[in-house]
Amino acid sequence: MTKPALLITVRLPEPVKARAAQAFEARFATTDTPRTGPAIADLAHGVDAILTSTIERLDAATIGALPDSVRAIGTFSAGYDHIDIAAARARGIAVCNTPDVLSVATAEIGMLLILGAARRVGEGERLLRAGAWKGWSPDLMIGMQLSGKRLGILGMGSIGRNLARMARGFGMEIHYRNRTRLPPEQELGAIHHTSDDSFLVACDVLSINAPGGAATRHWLNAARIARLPRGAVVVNTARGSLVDDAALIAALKSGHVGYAGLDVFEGEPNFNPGYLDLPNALLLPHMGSSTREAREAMGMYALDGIAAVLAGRTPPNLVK
Ligand code: 8YV
Repeated sequence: MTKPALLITVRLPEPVKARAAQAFEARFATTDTPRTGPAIADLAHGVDAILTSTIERLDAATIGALPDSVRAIGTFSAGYDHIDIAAARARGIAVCNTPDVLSVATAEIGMLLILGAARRVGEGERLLRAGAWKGWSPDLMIGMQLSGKRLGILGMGSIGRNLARMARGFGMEIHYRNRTRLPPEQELGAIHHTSDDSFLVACDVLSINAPGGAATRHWLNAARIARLPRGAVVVNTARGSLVDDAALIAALKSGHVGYAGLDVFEGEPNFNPGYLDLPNALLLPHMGSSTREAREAMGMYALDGIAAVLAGRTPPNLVK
């Protein structure tokens, strides 16, 4: 039996690569530099499916240019704001993503950024490395203790819920904003807010865990920042597009936002250079899911989804 042809544009962990090569006629065309639409369409000539990642934008024009042979697109990510889902659906192309399997890893980076920002880890390390540490003093690197503080989570999907679980272990009280209220067994005592206003005033720490895309673009703008308690910590491990960088930078400068921990940036790998001058911003290069465990599981899950679609089944990771 001939194997289905799969174009793979993302560099995969070895076990995933081996499985792809065994189960598919795998055409590896990996890149760390985003390709343009026509280049993807050219590479996809004659393939049944494509395995891509968030660095490649599959907009309506790119999807429109794909050959008719393409029946499935798998993305090596939970987020799919880089793919025009409506355009794919219109062409009868199923899109599969990798939710859940990266939730713990991403929540761990969220917790790390909350701790690191509140306890000024970046500043402390820079002081030491610069040879500027003069010794212990009672007012050196005073930060915010997390225990007893309120953590507001925007987006209580599986990453948000894992973060809530971890933060409870640090003695934090959980507040959340979500499209729908969670059932009690998932809410676990977290306080649901039906308005941004009541939510924001309750955020000693705000963690952004909602999807990117047009509906959430610049959700954290100057008006919402103004509702946060003075000195709040802001953490984003979701998508840079949710934050109005100019507004956050202004608030970090004025001290209205005390600290920020950011793993994602609008336009990444480019980002607003204003962050670089701010000692109270802890910055990471999109490392949320970068554990061996998560990356292998993501690759396997994406392959599962593609294989199911090509076999005429509906996989659990089909983007609806
Ligand atoms: C991915 C992510 O590692 O899954 C997502 O949506 O943002 C990341 O954790 C990355 O985008 C690879 O495609």
